[in-house]
Amino acid sequence: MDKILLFIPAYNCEKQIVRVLGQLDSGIMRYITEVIVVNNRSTDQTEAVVSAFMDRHPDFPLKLLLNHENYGLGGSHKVAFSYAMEHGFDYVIVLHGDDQGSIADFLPVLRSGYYRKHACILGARFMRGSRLIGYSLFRTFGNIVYDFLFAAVIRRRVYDLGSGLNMYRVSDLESRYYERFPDNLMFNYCMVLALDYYNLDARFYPVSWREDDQVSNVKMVSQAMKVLKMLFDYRTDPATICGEYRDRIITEYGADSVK
Ligand SMILES: Nc1nc2c(ncn2[C@@H]2O[C@H](COP(=O)(O)OP(=O)(O)OP(=O)(O)O)[C@@H](O)[C@H]2O)c(=O)[nH]1
Ligand SMILES: [Mg+2]
Repeated sequence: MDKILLFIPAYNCEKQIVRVLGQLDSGIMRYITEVIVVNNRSTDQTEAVVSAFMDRHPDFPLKLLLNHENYGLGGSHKVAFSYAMEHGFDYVIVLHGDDQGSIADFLPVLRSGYYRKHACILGARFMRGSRLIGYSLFRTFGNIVYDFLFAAVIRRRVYDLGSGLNMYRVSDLESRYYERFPDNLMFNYCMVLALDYYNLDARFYPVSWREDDQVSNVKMVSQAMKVLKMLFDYRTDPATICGEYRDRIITEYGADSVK
């Protein structure tokens, strides 16, 4: 039986996080060993809401971690990946805490054992079989263009540069190749370049994605330019992926268990 960690990054999603936890029914929990919510120093009631959920469900295998500082979404991945390695997990699933994705989309992957055959399964929003609900046409178009640009550079098909539902084999993370990747929302773009550089066996898998009451934090134009630069630098010299992508260097991504 595989030890599978479900990592839920959470930042100011007091309204959505309960719905995400509500997705974790017995059908899914059959495959999940433990759930961690990594609270990235939310300034709203995220922590209180998760804590109340834990009081209501004392037997649910859920741990609430609080980052020592706001490490961004990328930094929160680093916290969770370390946790997975330190606690002997075989796989880690990432599911964003703002309830845009559905973990049930991965049920066939889990049920069939498809995940065991690959280094990672990346949820894809722009693939045959994907479903977008309330996601703007403009952003859909922008994403598809970027998928193509990345695909041209890494010479394999790309169906998403970072959805909020992904699954990684922990043994592939042990080299910590991602440690100097950006701590912000650009972390996932780097992870896609890493597929190429480290020749990882990744598979995209179609998922659904919705936008209803979530607040998007993506600063579209400035991020779009930075991502292009990242891609261009990689094309010029793939070894840039081994370099430093962060503006501020953090030596230890620490988090404490709150509950
Ligand atoms: N923005 C942001 N999100 C964080 C941070 N730490 C954790 N997260 C979580 O990361 C997830 C993604 O953040 P979003 O701002 O929604 O970005 P996104 O989903 O990539 O982009 P959208 O398509 O705009 O939703 C959410 O579940 C957040 O709760 C952080 O420091 N900043
Ligand atoms: Mg989001």
